[in-house]
Amino acid sequence: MSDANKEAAEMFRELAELQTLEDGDVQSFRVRAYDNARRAVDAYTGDVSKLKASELQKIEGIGASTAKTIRELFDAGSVAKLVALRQSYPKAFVDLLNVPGIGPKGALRLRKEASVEGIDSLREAIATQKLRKLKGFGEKSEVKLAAILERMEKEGHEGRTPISVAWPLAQRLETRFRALPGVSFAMACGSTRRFAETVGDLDIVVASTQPSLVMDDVTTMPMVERIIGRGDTKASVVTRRGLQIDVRVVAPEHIGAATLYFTGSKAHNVALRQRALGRGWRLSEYGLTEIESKRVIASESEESIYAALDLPFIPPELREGYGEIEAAEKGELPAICATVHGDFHVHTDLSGDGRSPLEEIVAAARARGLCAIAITDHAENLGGNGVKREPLLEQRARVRGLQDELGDGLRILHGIELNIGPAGELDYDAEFRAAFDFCLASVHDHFDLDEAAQTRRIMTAMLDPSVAMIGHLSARMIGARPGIDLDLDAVFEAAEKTGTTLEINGGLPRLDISSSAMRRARGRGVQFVLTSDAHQTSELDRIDNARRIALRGWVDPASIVNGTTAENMKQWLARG
Ligand code: DGT
Ligand code: CA
Ligand code: CA
Ligand code: ZN
Repeated sequence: MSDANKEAAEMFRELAELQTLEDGDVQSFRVRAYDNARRAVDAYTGDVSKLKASELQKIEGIGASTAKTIRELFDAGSVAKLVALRQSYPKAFVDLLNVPGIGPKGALRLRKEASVEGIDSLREAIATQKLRKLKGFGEKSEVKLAAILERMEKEGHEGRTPISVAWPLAQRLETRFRALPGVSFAMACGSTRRFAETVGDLDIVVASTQPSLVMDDVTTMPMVERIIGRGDTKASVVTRRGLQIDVRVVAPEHIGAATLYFTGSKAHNVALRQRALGRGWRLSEYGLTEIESKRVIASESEESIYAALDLPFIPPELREGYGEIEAAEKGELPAICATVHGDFHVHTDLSGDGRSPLEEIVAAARARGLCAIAITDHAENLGGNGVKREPLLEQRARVRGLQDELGDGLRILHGIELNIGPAGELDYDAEFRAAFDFCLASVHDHFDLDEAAQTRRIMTAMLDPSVAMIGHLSARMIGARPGIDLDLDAVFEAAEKTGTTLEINGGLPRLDISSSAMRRARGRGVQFVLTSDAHQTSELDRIDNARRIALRGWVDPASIVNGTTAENMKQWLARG
């Protein structure tokens, strides 16, 4: 996608977020208009900044007003409406929306009636028992909110930026810096490159012969709100969303040592430095050198540094100090899935929140070279977005028709994403469910049940003969909603016993199951499936994220049904 489109999509994301506060409603007319515009520019293949307002309006999802907003962004460099909304709702206040259960109406009420302006002042209001005095609030909700805040703090995600925000921004910045004169290389390192779920800040390493041009650019980017520091080769800025960006310019011959150092993790670096010392060498951000003679042993590439230390290249996703160096020494590092042969969680515009028609999704799956795709729209119990029986049967006929037209290159499974009710109950009836080629079942509500109830709920769904896969097991939204409480060991055992696979959902807001849960499943016979959970064609790419977190979770590709050979995948499908 072009940079301009990303900039416009980010603007509409922020407008929609702030507009929910303005209207006190996540589904207001204007919120939906911004949301539609965001999806539209996101899916548009050309460059939106090159279109006139009249041309923009021809894109589905963009109306007269949002077309004007896009022009304003590119012609004036900023959008008056957005500037005004940011004044009314500063970042600290918007953060309240990340607290599960608060929502725009709640945030506005807290501000009006208890002068709550952010998470800190919310804590204070709870500590001084101010909330229980509010009408319709009470002691019980106050205690519950206190527990939620405590949990958010414990998970350490507070104040950190979810990967769904950091990753696309990092890619935009890489492209931006690579286009500057003198720049031969730019890469986001740190926790972003390791593909952590949340990041504290972005660390970008740039190789350039003209560092001052990079410094100028970093400090004058439109997203920058505050400059923390600027030197000859180092700059730190903070964006309007409160994300810090550290940029470091190095000479091209030091790039390997610099990216290795700034990718971290700290634990990985410490272990590598120890290893170097044991050989009489020093490892720094400038290179691997002999301590006595200062002779440079390696610095240009990460590979050469690992090789000098008698190690194979260790992928960034594994550099967390979980035993990767020992495993590398023994040649036992997990591999990343080289190719994914099928996608088993894909929506079409039949789902209320889906965007692309069946034919387009199938064409895009073919273009990606997939051998199988499961069309899995939402089942009826999902209010608003779910689909009733009749349209599903019509869709099945269309799927069969498409399959006849296309021949056997791509197998199209007619599937469904069932909703797991609070007691493990599923949509439709057993007979209707059995007629699908592929059923996955996921939790979409009742996030507050206790651990025993949640665990029972999942295990009950696994026992249903139609269910082949559990979708996004924890149902978390990174940075916004914690996962449900689960006895993971019991769930893994049930998955093994029933032969139910677990999804590795590549949607950046989810990344579910988490890589820490995957590591917990090591040594068991649990089978996984990589999916994109795409709601439009452009999101089929998200399966690459699933590959990355599977690696981060030390999952052996042999236990990923669509991760080794097409033949293995077909055998799994044939078993039903
Ligand atoms: P974050 O930003 O909290 O999500 O995590 P990181 O890993 O991106 O950490 P950050 O931004 O503080 O530093 C980026 C990398 O720089 C880090 O992964 C390793 C390296 N680094 C920073 N400080 C130190 C240090 O004191 N010792 C060593 N060995 N490496 C460091
Ligand atoms: Ca960082
Ligand atoms: Ca940093
Ligand atoms: Zn889905």
